[in-house]
Amino acid sequence: MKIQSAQLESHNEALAKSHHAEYQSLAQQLAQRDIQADALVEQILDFQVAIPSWALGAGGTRFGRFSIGGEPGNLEQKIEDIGLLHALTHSAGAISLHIPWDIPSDVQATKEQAASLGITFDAVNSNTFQDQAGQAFSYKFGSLSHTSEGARKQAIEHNLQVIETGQQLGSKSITVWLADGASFPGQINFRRALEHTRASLKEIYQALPADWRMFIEYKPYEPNFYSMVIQDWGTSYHLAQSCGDQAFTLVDLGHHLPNTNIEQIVSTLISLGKLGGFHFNDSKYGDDDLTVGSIKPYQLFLIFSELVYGMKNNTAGNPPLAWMIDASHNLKDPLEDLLQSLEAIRLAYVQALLVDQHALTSAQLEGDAALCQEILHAAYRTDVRPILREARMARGAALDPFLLYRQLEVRKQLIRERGSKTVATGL
Ligand code: LRH
Ligand code: MN
Repeated sequence: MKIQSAQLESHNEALAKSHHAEYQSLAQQLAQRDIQADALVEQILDFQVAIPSWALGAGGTRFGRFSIGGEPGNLEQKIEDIGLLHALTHSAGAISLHIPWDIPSDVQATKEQAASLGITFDAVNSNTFQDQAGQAFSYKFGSLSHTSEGARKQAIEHNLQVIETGQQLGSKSITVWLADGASFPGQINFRRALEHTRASLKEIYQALPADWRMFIEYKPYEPNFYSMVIQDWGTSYHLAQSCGDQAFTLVDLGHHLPNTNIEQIVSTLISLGKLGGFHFNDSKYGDDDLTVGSIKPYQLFLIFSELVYGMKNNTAGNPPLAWMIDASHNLKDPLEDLLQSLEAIRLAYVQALLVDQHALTSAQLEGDAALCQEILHAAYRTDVRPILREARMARGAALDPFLLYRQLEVRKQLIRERGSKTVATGL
């Protein structure tokens, strides 16, 4: 299914009058704060977030999975669905593949299809947390940290194959997340597991093309419930340092214990020049992989405030960041969920751009905590949705993607085309 430009135009025509009025009133409001609305539109115009290839179907938990119908049954249909998101938002212009869940059967055809929809290939993800048929060594008790050299070599080899697949597609980075760890005290030797992991990552790093980056993703628990070898940002940072200049940490918002100050971790990693990118999602308790901004929108704003400040004062030369979503959809239509996540990410970014950094710095130097909060909230409580709408309209996307998605009954159309039983690979 494709969304026709005529459908986008008639949708925008219907909403243009109310949008212009709201945009003008916001522009006047911002002008009084010496902020140019057009400049904000310019900054968000081509801000792209990569869509995970494993989050285009209905996810599930160990307690069950409820099919949504019309799910993409192969990589071609997954790219088609990301094309729908990109046509509606002009902000989903990249896909992050998970290997082997989404190995392209015809690389050239896949590249041409993606290019025809304005989609590029962001980080490729390796998978040494599941056993594939005919695999010599099981990953039940680990992969890059495994006590068996054979299992480690097998896992390293898989990552080298993932890099190769990524090179063929034009990707420039690999994300390594390990399920390695233990569920019981005494089950593993922490030192040995970390040493094996470090040595294995270094072997993968040696094979990294000169213009590539390696993202090392940390997680405190699940699927192991006592220890994860790469449990936190510090361990990921140490491993990235050990590998070299092309290795960075990756912050998955759901991979933090309750009440962790993620915005401070982001600030620290940028100041160390080792922040590679994000897996955006939201959570109330664990790695819930919920819609971005659906539970803790203020935290998302604070994270972007540290990003804006950090990249403005980038003394450590932190490279441009990788923006990716990592979610799983148990209840919502996956495409509606992703539309809402894209909106929340761009909203938080624009709100963060509104922070009067100069005034905030003065208030901080004065130790004026109350004024600091006033300055942050002045930005956070500004409804910047007209800025996002203006940017979408400027790129021929929909003023209201969620509304148009429903008006066009996209899900019904996909079910007509694909049936109600198709199941997408992934989480
Ligand atoms: C692990 C994770 C990782 C992916 C997987 C799909 O929880 O966040 O990024 O490999 O989800
Ligand atoms: Mn993740």
